[in-house]
Amino acid sequence: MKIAVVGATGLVGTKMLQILEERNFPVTELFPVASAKSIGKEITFKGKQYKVVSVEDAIKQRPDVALFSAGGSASLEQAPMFAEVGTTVIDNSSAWRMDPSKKLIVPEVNADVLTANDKIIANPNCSTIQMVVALKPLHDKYKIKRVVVSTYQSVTGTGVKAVDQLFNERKGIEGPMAYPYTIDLNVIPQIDVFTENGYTKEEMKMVKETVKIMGDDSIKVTATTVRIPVMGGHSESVNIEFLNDFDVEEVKELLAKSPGIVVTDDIANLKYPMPLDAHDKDEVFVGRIRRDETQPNTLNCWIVSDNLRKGAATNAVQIAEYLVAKHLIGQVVEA
Ligand code: 11C
Repeated sequence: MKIAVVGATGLVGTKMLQILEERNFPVTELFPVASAKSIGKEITFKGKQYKVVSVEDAIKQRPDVALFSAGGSASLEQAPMFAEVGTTVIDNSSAWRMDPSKKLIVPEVNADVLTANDKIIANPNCSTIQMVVALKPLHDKYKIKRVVVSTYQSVTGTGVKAVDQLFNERKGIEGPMAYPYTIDLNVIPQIDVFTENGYTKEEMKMVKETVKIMGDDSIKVTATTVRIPVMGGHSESVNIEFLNDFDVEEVKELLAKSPGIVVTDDIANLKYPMPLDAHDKDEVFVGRIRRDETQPNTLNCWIVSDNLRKGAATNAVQIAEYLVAKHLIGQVVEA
């Protein structure tokens, strides 16, 4: 496979390259793409050096797959240019997610909707991905009515500038601010900009993307998304109301045998998921699984995952792996 990674020098792009290598994705040619200032720089992939190229040069090579993590406006402009030459684009930005003509994919949940005609495929928001991986088996069994989620999100979700802000603050160094406030020793109840209804864009992504991925608009989601001074992953406190009743032990067993999930729930030994443990892992970790005793058919749990991996790069590579396995890449598509 000829693979382009667009945004190859960013936090997610770097992770995409690492994960392609780790999972031994069948890369025969690699085209790392980045903005003008990085062109000509070298990156290492499987022990070989590759020069960063321009987007135009990558398009000329007609790659089979382009993994995009270059921001929404680059994606809106450049993804169709790749699609036009037959490349399948898997895009990590929010640009195409709610476009009704584009699929929004978490392989454990809805990869089966993909066809060879999907030339631009959207990778969901990180906080949505880890939640739906856990919600899917529960919805199939007990039918979800409503989800109330509060997030505790890593600074890596914002990017390098935010990681630098946190470490600069920790060392007492003045530097550029990614957030409007100090993040070290603080909690900021705002992720992304506010929308007209008083929720942030991040909160509305969780609401809308969940419904689209799960393919069920009867699922009600309400979210509060919060930035915390943490690196390894996003955490979520999730309250789920079902139509049908459940047995807590059965829920644990169901989650433990579902793809992509590790249940870490042993309170007697103080075992529960934490970002320090989830860091650099591809799974979604679920723990603190317990009945909400205040209303019928309702469960509380705690979901943690590495937002740069399953929340972004791993999910994108898994979509590519699915396309390869199902022979949905590189086919001539009828108009
Ligand atoms: C954050 N979830 O943690 C965001 C980052 O729509 O892909 C990813 C934004 C997105 O800040």
